[in-house]
Order: sequence, then C-alpha cells, then structure tokens
Amino acid sequence: MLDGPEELIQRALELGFDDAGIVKLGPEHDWSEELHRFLSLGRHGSMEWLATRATERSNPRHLWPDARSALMVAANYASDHDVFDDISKTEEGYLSVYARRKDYHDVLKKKLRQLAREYADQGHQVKLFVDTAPLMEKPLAMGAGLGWQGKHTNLVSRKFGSWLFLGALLTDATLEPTPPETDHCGSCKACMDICPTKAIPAPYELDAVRCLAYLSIEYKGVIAPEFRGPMGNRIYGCDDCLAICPWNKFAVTSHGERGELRGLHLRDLARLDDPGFRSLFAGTPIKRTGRDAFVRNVLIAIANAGLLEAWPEVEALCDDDNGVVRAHAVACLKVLDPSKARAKFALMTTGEQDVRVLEEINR
Ligand code: B12
Ligand code: SF4
Ligand code: SF4
Repeated sequence: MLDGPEELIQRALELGFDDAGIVKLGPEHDWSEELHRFLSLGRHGSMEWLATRATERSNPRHLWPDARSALMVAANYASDHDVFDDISKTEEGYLSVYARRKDYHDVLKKKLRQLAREYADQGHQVKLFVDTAPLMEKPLAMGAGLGWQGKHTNLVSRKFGSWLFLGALLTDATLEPTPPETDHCGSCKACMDICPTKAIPAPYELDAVRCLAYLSIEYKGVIAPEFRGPMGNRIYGCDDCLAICPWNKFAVTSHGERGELRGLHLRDLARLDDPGFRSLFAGTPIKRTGRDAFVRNVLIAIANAGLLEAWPEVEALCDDDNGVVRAHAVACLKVLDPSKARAKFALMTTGEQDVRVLEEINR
C-alpha cells in the first residue's frame, strides 16, 4: 500500500531514485514575480516556450488546479572525472556531465510512470513531469527538502552536491510534507566568480542568454564573437558553476556514464554528418540539439584550440548545407590562418548568398 507519504517516498527510493520528498502545494508556491522579471529582462532568449505558458509555469496549481501535493524525486548523475581537468584538454570536445549518459527524460519518466501507476491504483489522481512541462521543478524540490537553489540557480544537495536530475509527481491527495531545505550558500560566491561568460549577474539570478548551456544547446544561430573564446572546448552544455561548488565534497559517483563520450577529438567531431551524429549520440540528450548546432560548437572549439591540423575538415564545412555551420567554418579558418583564409574566401564570395556567412567573411 502506498497510502502514506513515507510509503510513497520509500517506494520512490526502491525504484532507484536517490532522493525524494513531499511538498504540499499552497499559495506560497507562486513564482510569478521572479518568472516575469526573468522574462521581461529577455533572459530566456530564444526559449519562447518559457514565456508561452508562463501562467501555468509560475504556479503548479495553475497547471493543474486539483493538485494538492507534489512528490519531488532526484537522480544522482555525479561523474568520477574532474570537470576542470577535462576542459583543460583543449583538443578534445567537452560534453557536460549530464549529457554523457542515457537521456534523463527517458530514465526518470520510466521510473515515475511505474510509481504513478501504483499510486493511481490506490484511487489517487496523478500527473508526472520531467523537465519539459511548464513546472518550476527547482523551487518545488527545495520545498520538498531535496536541496536549495544555489546562487547559480540550480538545486544543491547536502547529500549529492550539484549533480541531481529532478522530476515531479503531482497528486490531488493531501500528503504530510517533508521539511523544506534552507539556503546553505552563506558568503560563498564561487559559482558566480568562475562563470566564463558572467551569466550570473546577481545571486540566484541567471541571464540565460549569456549562459554557455543555453548558447551551446538551445540557441541555434550564429554565436556572437564575445562568447566564442569563453566557450573553450565546451561543445555541449557547461558545468563550471556546478563543479566549483564546495558542497560537491559530498557527491557520490553515479552509474551509467558512457565512457566513450569523454576524450572525443575535435577533428573527428568536425567530420560528423547527420547519420554519424545520430548514431554517436543515440539515446543521449545530445541528439536533440541536432547535428548543425553541434558542429557549430565544434568549430568554435577548434578555433579556440588553434587546431591547424583540422584545416581540411573546417575548409570542407565552408561548403556545408547549413548557413550557421558555414559562417562558423569561415570564422574558424580566420583564426587558424588569416592569410590562407583570405585566399579561400576570394573563391567563396562569388557563390555565397547567406548574409551570416558574408558577415563573418567581412568581420
Ligand atoms: C530553462 C532551463 C534551462 C535554461 C535556463 C536555466 C535557468 N536557470 O533558468 C538553460 C538552457 C540555461 C539551462 C541550463 C542548465 N540546466 Co536547465 N532547465 C531549464 C528548465 C526547463 C526550466 C527552468 C526555469 O524554469 N527557468 C526560469 C527561471 C526564472 O527559473 P529559476 O532559475 O528556477 O528561478 C528561480 C531563481 O532564479 C529565483 N529568482 C529568479 N529571479 C530572481 C530575482 C531575485 C532578486 C531573487 C532573490 C531570486 C530570483 O526565483 C526563481 C524561483 O525560485 C528546468 C526544468 C524545469 N521544468 O524546471 C531545467 C533544469 C533546471 N536544468 C537542469 C540542468 C541540469 C541544467 C544544466 C546544469 C545543464 C548543463 N550542464 O549544461 C544547466 C545549468 C545552468 C545554470 N546555471 O542554471 C536541471 C537542474 C537540476 C538541479 N539540480 O537543479 C533541471 C531542473 C532539469 C531537470 N529536470 O533535472 N536550463
Ligand atoms: S553553466 Fe557555465 S556559462 Fe552557464 S552559468 Fe554556469 S558557469 Fe556560467
Ligand atoms: S558555489 Fe557557493 S554560492 Fe554557488 S551554489 Fe555552491 S555554495 Fe552556493
């Protein structure tokens, strides 16, 4: 029987979640002010989906008026490899820790579905959410006692440090809540100081349009020159603010990391066509960003590494079907060898129509 809150939490842990807690949904769970401030400052950039259902997102009871409680679950994804060591290997592409494994949407949803089925069998109404629904999971997880929102805005746990995925199961049942967590950042601001693009303008606020996770994953256009250098070799997501957090001393290495997704050479990645990209990243969240945005990131990393040996691959990408890829291939050639690049552009300009590419040639 899963009637009581203890049984529900216990069952979540049995199903393989690393932590779980309950939050009773009340009037205090309304983040309209914070969300509207974020949106009105344009901090969501091209993530229009954050704005379109802002009313539902700002308050779980707007998303589902019958919801009375939320079971918040967390899954640990800590790696035993050092992030800063990996980003110092400039000729290798850095894929963020969360992405070097099976897509967490699939993993968490499968377990939550099982739990939802069992709970629904007791006569309760349930709805489950992992990431993509208009639900603010981090403040809810804080309310359920799983951790607190650190100054980088992600949830930090005293048991697992920075490395937790979150999921939610909303129900119409009124359940006894677990005690909420409080803020343990104190005077620390290590995450704000280390951010390569200064994307954390104030504690607990993220300017997503400056964040390398946004630029490398969500944003599909030409990346502005001011962010290219700071990207270094981070070709999918960024972990600097998570990795520097002192609370990671409590992190516990997780299972399921795909070792072959570390140490990939940039030159090999620049050769990926669509089928090659899909097969390399099958099952991971990386596949969702698409080959073109990914290769764009690889080109930035090649320029940052000054990887002249990759000239043939980069030159070939000047003829890619995708204009953003061509624009970044041009920008990359200019960094690798400016005079050789000029000779190449002289041949290109006659056929090139895309203003983004022409802009990079003339920059
Ligand atoms: C949009 C999104 C992004 C965007 C924007 C991130 C952001 N901080 O908003 C981008 C693409 C940048 C992103 C990046 C990452 N993401 Co993301 N993302 C989301 C998503 C889908 C929605 C988040 C959201 O609602 N943002 C809107 C803002 C307004 O919300 P907020 O940050 O919670 O805002 C709070 C505070 O900032 C504060 N606040 C806001 N303004 C102000 C002003 C003042 C004065 C004060 C005091 C407070 C304050 O109040 C708000 C409510 O508490 C969630 C999943 C979900 N459904 O919740 C995953 C999620 C947050 N992402 C996740 C992950 C893992 C990442 C990355 C680590 C991935 C990576 N390695 O590249 C990075 C981390 C970057 C970072 N420092 O946040 C996990 C985080 C898990 C955790 N432990 O917290 C989530 C929960 C997905 C999941 N289901 O596991 N992400
Ligand atoms: S993920 Fe990277 S770019 Fe984004 S806030 Fe953290 S350190 Fe800055
Ligand atoms: S690095 Fe420091 S300020 Fe940032 S989340 Fe961790 S404890 Fe908080």
